[in-house]
Amino acid sequence: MLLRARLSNPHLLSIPFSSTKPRSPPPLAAASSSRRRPLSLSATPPPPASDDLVRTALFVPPGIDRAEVTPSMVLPGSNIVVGPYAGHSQIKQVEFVKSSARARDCPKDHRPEFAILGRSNVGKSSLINALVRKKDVALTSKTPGKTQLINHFLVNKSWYLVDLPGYGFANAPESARMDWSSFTKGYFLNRGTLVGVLLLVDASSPPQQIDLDCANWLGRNNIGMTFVFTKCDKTKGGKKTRPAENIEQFQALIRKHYQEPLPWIMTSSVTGMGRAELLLHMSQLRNYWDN
Ligand SMILES: Nc1nc2c(ncn2[C@@H]2O[C@H](COP(=O)(O)OP(=O)(O)OP(=O)(O)O)[C@@H](O)[C@H]2O)c(=O)[nH]1
Ligand SMILES: [Mg+2]
Repeated sequence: MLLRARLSNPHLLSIPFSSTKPRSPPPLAAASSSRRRPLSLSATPPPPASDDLVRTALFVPPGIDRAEVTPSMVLPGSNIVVGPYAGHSQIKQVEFVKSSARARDCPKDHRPEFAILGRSNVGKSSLINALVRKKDVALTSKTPGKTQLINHFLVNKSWYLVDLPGYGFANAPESARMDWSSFTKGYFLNRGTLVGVLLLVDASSPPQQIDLDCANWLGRNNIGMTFVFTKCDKTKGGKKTRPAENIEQFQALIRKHYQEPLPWIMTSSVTGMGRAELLLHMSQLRNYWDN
């Protein structure tokens, strides 16, 4: 199998894009109870894990039974349950490694990596800077299209964050969108070290079809994703900027395509909201992949 224990998308129901057959999900590994760790992240109280919520809305990672989930195991501002694979999530060191124009030029050292994907201007580079707590590791801009290459950042000398070009420039013709697709498609389909995709969605705008199309394409290709809602600090400015409503609408659309919930989390690169929680979630995906 191309990928090691990548967390796959549970039971995609409807897959309108791509011709590739989905691969079967890997078996979930059993976890040793000695790796369990208590949770002490709660800046805001987590949502209550009622039976119904646990069954219908929470992302329960490998190594844990839905019946075992308690409210304190849900990361604040997300639907993500922390399981026994969660571990060290501090970022001590980060270095830019290289920019690549093609998938085959990317680093070949087999370290696990997370791809940061989303519409142009959604806040991909800003999220990387927020995660690593450095202002200018990844270049950001108000003008869409700042990131043009596949950029690898090595974290703690052990795993990569990958900044990708954004898709869907606001006024771009369909042909430009297809160019983006052929450029990054090679990366997603051939990158055996990809632990998962952080698919960024702007929470200050209503759901966009292009984000749903992207999620469906990833799902069709059995590439595990976490929806990272960005700009959740933007609560002022009229009808467009209502993060909670926009997120709910987006999820309602996504739910139509999946039998089981995909992980999602609210973030802000301005306030740091969701940073610690997202890093902990990434640690459990990484550790599961490593096993
Ligand atoms: N209020 C707010 N603004 C943000 C946030 N994240 C990013 N921005 C702003 O959004 C703009 C785009 O941010 P980038 O990080 O460059 O976006 P990108 O997705 O990397 O864009 P491309 O590289 O062009 O695809 C910048 O002006 C950022 O300051 C956030 O969480 N809150
Ligand atoms: Mg960028």
